[in-house]
Amino acid sequence: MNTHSPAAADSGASATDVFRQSGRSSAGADIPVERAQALIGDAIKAMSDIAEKHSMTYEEFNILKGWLIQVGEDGEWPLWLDVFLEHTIEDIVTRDRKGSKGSIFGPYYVPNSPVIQSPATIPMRDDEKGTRLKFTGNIADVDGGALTDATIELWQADEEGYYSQFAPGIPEWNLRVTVPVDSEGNFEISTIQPAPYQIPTDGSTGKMIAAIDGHAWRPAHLHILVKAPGHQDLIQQLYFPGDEHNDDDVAQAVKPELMLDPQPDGEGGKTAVYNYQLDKA
Ligand code: MBD
Ligand code: FE
Repeated sequence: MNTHSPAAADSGASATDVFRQSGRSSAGADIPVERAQALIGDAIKAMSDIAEKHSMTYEEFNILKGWLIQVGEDGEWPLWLDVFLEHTIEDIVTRDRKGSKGSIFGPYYVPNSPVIQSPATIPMRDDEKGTRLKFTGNIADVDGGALTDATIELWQADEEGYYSQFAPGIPEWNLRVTVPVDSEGNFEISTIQPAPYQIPTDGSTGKMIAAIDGHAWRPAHLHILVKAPGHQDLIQQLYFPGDEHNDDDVAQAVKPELMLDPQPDGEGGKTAVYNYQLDKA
């Protein structure tokens, strides 16, 4: 194995720590009992139904137990849940929106990235690999009115597929930025075009994928979070036409509305535009 490649346990443990610190989990304490009975009751029933349907053996039951224990020890529950379940939750909660489509958050967001005014260059290493990409656009409400107090956050993996703060040896805020829009709601961010991304194959999530002879690839993507006062946060990812994993994303998080189509800028880089519309809160 490549000695520079961060082990799944590193990124998994970091993702678990970041999730705990985010305040997004209250350990179920606030779920009303009827709702808990519906969700937990049906989850337990679904598991029993699967065991019954396939006449699950004790050997298989014990393999499942060992695997579940290992996901926790690897810190991979954020990864596993975001890859296999989050797309469904995202569909449910954004169903009634009129504005821009969103996508899943994933396990690798970190709040409070460096704030850089537009036109911004995302923090990156002097020798950061990848094609230069100038990403521009506008942020408006669903009637087209500019949202001049909006911010757009961008985070992405480097050319090797590693996210800063989830893999060793990368500067803390590499390829993470928060950009306030200008007085017309416009932003301009210079970054690099991301590469296809493989979720860690050496941890328990990767082992499960291998057990079903699946693949661990996501198409290349930018992660975006757009916020504006009085409007719903837009959690999004943008993808690139022609990526070989657009049709078989392991996380099932690609939508046709989320394509960014960069064009050559004539100087060896590329430019791409995406305009946002945010629903009212
Ligand atoms: C990622 O980079 C990602 O975006 C998701 C959703 C899951 C795992 C890794
Ligand atoms: Fe990602």
